[in-house]
Amino acid sequence: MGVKPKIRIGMIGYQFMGKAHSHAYRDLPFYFDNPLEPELTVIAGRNEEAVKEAQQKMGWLSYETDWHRVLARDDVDVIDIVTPNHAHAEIAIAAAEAGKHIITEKPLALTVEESERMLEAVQKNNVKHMICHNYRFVPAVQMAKQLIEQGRIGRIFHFRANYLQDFIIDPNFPLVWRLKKEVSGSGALGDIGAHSIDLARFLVGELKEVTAMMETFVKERPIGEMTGGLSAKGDTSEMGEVTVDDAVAILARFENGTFGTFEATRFAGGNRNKNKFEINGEKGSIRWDMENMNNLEVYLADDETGVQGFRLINCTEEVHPYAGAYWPAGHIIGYEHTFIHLMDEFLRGIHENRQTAPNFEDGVKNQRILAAVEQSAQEKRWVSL
Ligand code: SOE
Repeated sequence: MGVKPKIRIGMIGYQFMGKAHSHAYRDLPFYFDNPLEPELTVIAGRNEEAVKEAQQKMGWLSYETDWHRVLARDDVDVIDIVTPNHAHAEIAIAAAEAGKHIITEKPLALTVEESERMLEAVQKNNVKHMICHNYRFVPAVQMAKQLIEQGRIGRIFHFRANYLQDFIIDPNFPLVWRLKKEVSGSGALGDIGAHSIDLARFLVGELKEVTAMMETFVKERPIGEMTGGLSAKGDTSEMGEVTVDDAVAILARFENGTFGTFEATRFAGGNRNKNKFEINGEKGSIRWDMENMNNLEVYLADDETGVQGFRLINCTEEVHPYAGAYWPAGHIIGYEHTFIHLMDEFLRGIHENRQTAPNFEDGVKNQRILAAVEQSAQEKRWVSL
């Protein structure tokens, strides 16, 4: 077997998503015969001690403390942006102008205007681009898409999504970057609601109009910072204002007439990462829950009378998207594997000169929906997209 060409990654950021993406690049060759071999060339972060530790722990070949130097290196092909949201636009636009392919975490930017400039930059510089809506790459979600495209549930009446978390219910959880509008853009809406919006677009279609309500339950918190994952530490002697939503509820009408309801909250106690949806059609229904991620529940109205009901499909067989790449002992996968699938698609696209999805065009459409939701909640009226 010949030596594969390397695709050299420069990552900007190194905490929670930095770990998820680093793992994906390193494990990808174990499971998928991608035509390119990812190289963890350089990881960047402002805190030299922290980024050096991340470099050594995650196996990066080098580190930088200034992201501009990563973009200037001719031994880097892809820039992977896993910084807080406010830095996405500046880095992505500069990376596009440096001729680098780009993958960035969601949401694409802080504002629609920023997201549109990012899309313009990647298109003008003819580089490939991707936004990390990883839940599209869950085998069960891919199976849901197949069933819908086969017409198995027919015309879709309802798309219903709840994305429930609870990591900030404690009022002593510090005021981290995800709770500051100038850094995060929004709260539950852009951080987790954006995933539900992307799944809605992926599975059902484009949204036409929305109406929404948003709430911030805890208005101020102790100053503090993330310590990795969704943990943080703070000092209650100094408090700061929370400037984003803790929860959002949305009614939406899709362009194809489907009725949409969305909820995203970080105050649903007992739900750690319950990203779920249910789709109801004329011939059946489909539902999925991240906390039971390998399975898909399907109801088909033409099942024999007397034995109708939701059946549980284990999307862990060779026939299911991606699942066959894993261990024959059930092909059970986890959250981290969804990033491997996304990276496999992105790198294949680069090799084949094919623009993959979800990309910055999806990011801009998502950003427009986020902005419409915020405008609706503010003005208490329906907002068209
Ligand atoms: C925090 O809400 C978070 O880490 C999100 O930022 C991720 O996108 C989601 O996949 C898990 O939860």
